Amino acid sequence: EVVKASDGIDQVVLQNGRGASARVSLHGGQVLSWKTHWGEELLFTSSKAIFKPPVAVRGGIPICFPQFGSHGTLEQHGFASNKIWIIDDNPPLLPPNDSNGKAYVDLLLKPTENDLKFWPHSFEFRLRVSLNVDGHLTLISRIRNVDGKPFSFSIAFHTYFSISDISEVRIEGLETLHYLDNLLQKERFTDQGNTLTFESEVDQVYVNSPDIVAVFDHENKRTFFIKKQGLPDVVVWNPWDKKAKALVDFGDDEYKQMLCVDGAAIEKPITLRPGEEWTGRLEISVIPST
Ligand code: TA6
Repeated sequence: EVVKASDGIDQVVLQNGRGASARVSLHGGQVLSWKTHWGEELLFTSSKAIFKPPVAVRGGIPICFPQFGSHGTLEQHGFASNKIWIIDDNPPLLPPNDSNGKAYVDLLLKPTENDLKFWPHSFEFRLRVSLNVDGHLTLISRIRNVDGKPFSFSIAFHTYFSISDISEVRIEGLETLHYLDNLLQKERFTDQGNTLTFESEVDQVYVNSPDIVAVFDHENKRTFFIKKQGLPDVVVWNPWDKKAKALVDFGDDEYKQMLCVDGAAIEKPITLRPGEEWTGRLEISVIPST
């Protein structure tokens, strides 16, 4: 169902018929809300979020494309989250097992003539956001090079999980992996093997991560599962107090109620030759945990 949002930009509301719902904005193709069938919001949105282009809403799942971070020629995290996507009424068929979502929407982003001045590559980014009968949220991305020459990109689904208390959260699945520490000029480290807990700012990219990562929110008694394909890296970010204060669209204490754990492809950017297509799949689910 398409609804008009306060910023005048359409949003698509997905409902799985059993009470779970999700809301996707055509601004950035950004998931802004994902609720359980018992009505609980699972994604964090800052109380100071700016719902107005060209700023990406601080929360939900902004898509960082065609660049993650600020090392390239584009603005931080690329432009995809600052563009208006369109609903694609006749997408090329996805394999049947990929459209098991009871409710889904197909979105499309293509560069305008103006965009090509900043990133001179013709691409088609097709995004299917689906909510299945169990309330799992799946984002399937297909990026095709419709250009005459190869191009490379990095990508991250910057997922702001809503949690109760960052000091009561741990991540499992990233133990012993190598990671690049964005706080130390992306220097490469090896995780020491115990589960990841949080006492200060964290900004790391775990590389070659397993396809399943679990985020235990002890206080809220729930566990998020992130299942991914084609996304070998995992970004883990919490700004903590100092960085939070420096962000205009982030409340000073809100770092305690969020954690970004992003399926991503960053360390080894993806290169597409003309006509080639990359597919990435991210499924997030939540179970009450004891
Ligand atoms: O690693 C995550 C990160 O790159 C952090 O450095 C921080 O900048 C975060 O993304 C949020 O970025 P944004 O541009 O949305 O403020």
